[in-house]
Amino acid sequence: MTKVSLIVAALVPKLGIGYKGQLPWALKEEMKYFRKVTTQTVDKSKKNAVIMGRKTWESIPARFRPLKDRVNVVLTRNVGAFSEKYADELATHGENVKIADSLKSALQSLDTKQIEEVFVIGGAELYNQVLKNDPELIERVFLTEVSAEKELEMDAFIELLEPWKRQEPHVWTAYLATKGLDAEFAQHNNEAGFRFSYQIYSPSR
Ligand code: FOL
Repeated sequence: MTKVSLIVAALVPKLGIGYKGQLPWALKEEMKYFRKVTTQTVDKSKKNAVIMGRKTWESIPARFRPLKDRVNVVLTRNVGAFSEKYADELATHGENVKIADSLKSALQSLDTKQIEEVFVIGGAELYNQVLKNDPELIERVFLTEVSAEKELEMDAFIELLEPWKRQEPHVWTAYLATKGLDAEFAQHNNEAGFRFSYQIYSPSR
């Protein structure tokens, strides 16, 4: 089966990622990194796919969804209710959106000849489910480690335990290079009272 990568920004050390259904911060440069990494392909005739839980879909501002130039897959236990609720949006942008009721069926619904990389983009329930139940399906975890001077209230966390190992910086740079992106991102690591550093975690097995 196609492998996936997780992409997530989290506050260290507890790895909080959200509060009340939203990101706990608004980091423009970090969001640009998310957009570029998830959109850019090596083979320009292909697209990447982003798989998200239903609540993450709802957290994305309507004007930005479906995330453009990527195949969007939304996971929900109630496909009927979702299709009904978003009937209008899906009627206009339906091409780029698929709805599935499990990660496996989402992956099966993707045409591997047209998709280059598959990113799981959250939220907490989906990240933790994949990390716990399907770690063998995960190729890499793109974790942006965020730190803040003050404590922040969070109610959603990821659990990144063994065997995940943070890779040396050259692994990240080399990955970006394959996509024609340069490491200028690493310069923008300070915004709105937050510091962040882009990391890649891989299984140490
Ligand atoms: N991973 C990382 N590294 N940072 C994140 O902020 C992040 N966010 C999510 C998942 N993984 C992440 C989920 N939340 C948009 C909004 C919320 C969101 C993901 C994406 C969004 O609107 N993205 C637009 C860019 C908008 C802009 O340029 O401001 C996109 O086209 O990707």
